[in-house]
Amino acid sequence: MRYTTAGESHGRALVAIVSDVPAGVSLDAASIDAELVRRQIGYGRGGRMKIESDRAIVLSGVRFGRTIGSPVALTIGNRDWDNWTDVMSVWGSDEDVARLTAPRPGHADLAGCQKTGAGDIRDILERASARETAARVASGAIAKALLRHLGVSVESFVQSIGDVALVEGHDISKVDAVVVEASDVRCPDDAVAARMRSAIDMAKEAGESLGGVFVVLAKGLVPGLGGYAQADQRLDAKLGSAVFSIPAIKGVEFGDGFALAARPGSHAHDAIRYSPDAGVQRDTNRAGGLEGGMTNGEILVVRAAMKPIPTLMTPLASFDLVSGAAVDASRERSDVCAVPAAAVVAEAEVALVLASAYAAKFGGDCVSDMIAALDAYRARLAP
Ligand code: EPS
Repeated sequence: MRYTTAGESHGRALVAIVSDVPAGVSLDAASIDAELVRRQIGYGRGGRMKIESDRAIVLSGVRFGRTIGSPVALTIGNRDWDNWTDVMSVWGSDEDVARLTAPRPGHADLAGCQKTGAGDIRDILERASARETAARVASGAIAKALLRHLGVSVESFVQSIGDVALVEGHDISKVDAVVVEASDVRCPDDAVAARMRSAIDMAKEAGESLGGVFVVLAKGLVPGLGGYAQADQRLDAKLGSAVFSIPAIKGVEFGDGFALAARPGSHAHDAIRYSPDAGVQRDTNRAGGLEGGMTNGEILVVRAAMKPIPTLMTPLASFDLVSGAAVDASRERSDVCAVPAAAVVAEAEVALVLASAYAAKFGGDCVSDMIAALDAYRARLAP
């Protein structure tokens, strides 16, 4: 399953085309829109989210609530477009539209202008804006719908915002998805969530922005998804690439990730037990559900670090692209913290990779064929 998107942040709409969707996936508008709402909410989001109420309009690939095996095309309108018809006019405007020429450190502004020759940073930032991730989340909702048929769920929670974090060694298997969904910072611990909100308030007051760390979990996976035989089959590589494709993501690890490097081997791996009744079992999941480029049947644990959003109300030093003079970086309306939203976007990216991995192993034309192949595989693996 692959997707491509189009659309500028303040243009008329975002567009996504999702290809290689098997026929027979049950889909409803409400479940796609529910994912879009999850991406929009979150403490620390800016004024834009009060304007938008994202809804996907499906244009193709679905008939009577089921996918038919053709590409799914969808659009998400930008309500804010009404306020930007001159600035973002497709064919030109009579209005004198001011150019943006002070690149923000940390954003795509400078390298994007250098790369394309643009004389107005808006040509770059409109597409580099994380607004585009709404189209990814709608695409991921289709992958999640397929995974539901296959008994797989994808969830997330926020581990830290700024320097406020859950205690080290927080038991991932005990994270309550209901509590996370009820939290506006996607944090499973109410006391830590309150401190996260205070940190966001303080950052806003200071004209600052905050990053953080989130975790995506996928449950119900069979072992053997991905592959060890060629570099491009390794699921770690595909998942890493997908999560790194989200704006502002600067680090990705699986399971205990970087911490494994400092441990002796006996404390880095997950001992295997077998009993005829229970089959293969592990007491630990340091590998985060991945061994040898494949799922191993444990919960997939993907952790990602998001840098603080580069738009600062107390801007860093920059220079004017036209005059060369030292100026403050431009201020744009933005979020103070979008870590909870990024976690939802990462769920979508992980779901799309997992849906493709299932299609690669069990066939990608027809959901009932996939389920039959999956059942046969499970029967072969049974103790
Ligand atoms: C976003 C929409 C944007 C920003 C944010 C994410 O809307 P606007 O630019 O109109 O305020 O709120 O984009 C960024 C943080 C960024 O760096 O580009 C969204 O829909 O998620």
